Amino acid sequence: MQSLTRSLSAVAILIGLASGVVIGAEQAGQQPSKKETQEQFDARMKWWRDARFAMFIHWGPVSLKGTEIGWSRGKQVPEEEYDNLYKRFNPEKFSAKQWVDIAKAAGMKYMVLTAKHHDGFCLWDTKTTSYNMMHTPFKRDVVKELAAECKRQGIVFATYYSILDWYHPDYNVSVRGRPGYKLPAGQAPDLDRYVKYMKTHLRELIKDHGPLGILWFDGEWEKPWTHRRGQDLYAYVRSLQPDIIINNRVDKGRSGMAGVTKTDEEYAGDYDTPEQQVGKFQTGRPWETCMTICSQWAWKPNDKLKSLEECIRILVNTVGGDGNLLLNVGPMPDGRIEPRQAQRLREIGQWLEKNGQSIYATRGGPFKPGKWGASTHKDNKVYVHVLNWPGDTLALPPIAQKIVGSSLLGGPKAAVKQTDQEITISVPTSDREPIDTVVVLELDAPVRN
Ligand code: H79
Repeated sequence: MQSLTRSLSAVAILIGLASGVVIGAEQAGQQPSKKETQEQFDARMKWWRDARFAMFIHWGPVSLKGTEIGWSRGKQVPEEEYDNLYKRFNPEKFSAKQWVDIAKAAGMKYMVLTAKHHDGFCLWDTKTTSYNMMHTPFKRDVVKELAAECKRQGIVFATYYSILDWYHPDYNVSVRGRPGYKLPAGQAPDLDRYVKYMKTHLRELIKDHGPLGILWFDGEWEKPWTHRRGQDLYAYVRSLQPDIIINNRVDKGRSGMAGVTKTDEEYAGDYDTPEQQVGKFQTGRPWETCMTICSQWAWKPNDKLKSLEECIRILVNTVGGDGNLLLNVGPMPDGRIEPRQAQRLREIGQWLEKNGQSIYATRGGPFKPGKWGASTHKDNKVYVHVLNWPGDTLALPPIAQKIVGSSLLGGPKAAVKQTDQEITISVPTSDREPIDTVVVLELDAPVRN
């Protein structure tokens, strides 16, 4: 725990050092990833891979309506009304400290905030449009406040940014809805001009609010966005901050909601992004499941909250598949994270206090997740997370290493038998945990992925 915190702050320092560097790609439009070795890539991804658990935040004026941020404009809420919600968005109880305190108490290591979602509203003080937080009655740059508080508390700060923008008239709106304002007479929508607008945003976010841990793109699937534009945007963002991490939604490689990157072309993006589902076991390429703690991304009154058991199962199955979990909360229009959601997050944090060594800085496997649960490993230890006991014993496939010790995490010894054919684990019912019984196998050598 201590050393993880230390290594995260070391990363923050590294990011800080790197942020002033501008490499050739910005001018040349090349893709830095092509010049990056596997070792360089692994080094850039290390803090993120070790972090394993993070907070996603979807927030904006739409929380006043309680409808979904991604698709209620022009549907449940007429465009005219939606685009004017910001004029009465006054989250007086917003406190960056409260949000970061909750993330910290949950055991989360980074935070991704919707700086701009599909509705085009900007949560920061941007010079490019008045459709931003400074033109609400609240008049505060919440991105800046959160970035500063995360830095204080040793959480890596990151932003979500939607490529598609249903408010801006230069985004090709024939795809969907009407833009939020009109271009001057005689001007036609111009996607190149829109890309310049996006690049100004990204520069403001990285240079004035960063360094950022991640740029989490979304909304890449619509027609106007192309593979070429995706590669160019990736190179641009890396040129602003070489050590930043960028998800695969910057380009056109993502396949559906499973989020894995197609291999028919060389697509830009550092990791895969399954949405509202736990990703498949995949150790070769990094991935991160994003999922809502309730049913909606943005706040909805009385939304159905996942139980602690569901949350732990999702976390364990994700990390056991070698992925990260980005768990989403939608703060309320008054600026607070709902007390019951905050409570659930604190419960997850309590579970992690006890079981964190089987989650943080581990890798998924060696056993593939199954009905029984999932496994993680680090150094000479394998953590078998038993979520459903099939009976008295659990049988797992053989591994190359020799098991030299076994116990419950922080508890008594566990009975484990190893043969060339299988490994069997038995734990008396009275020693089993209601949600997740973690059996630690000590090996004579580390597992290799
Ligand atoms: O920000 C949250 C949602 O608001 C946003 N993504 C998460 C992180 C989101 N916006 N829209 N959607 C999710 C659903 C879109 C699904 C589809 Fe598709 C777009 C179906 C067809 C096009 C994704 C891309 C699945 C196939 C291609």
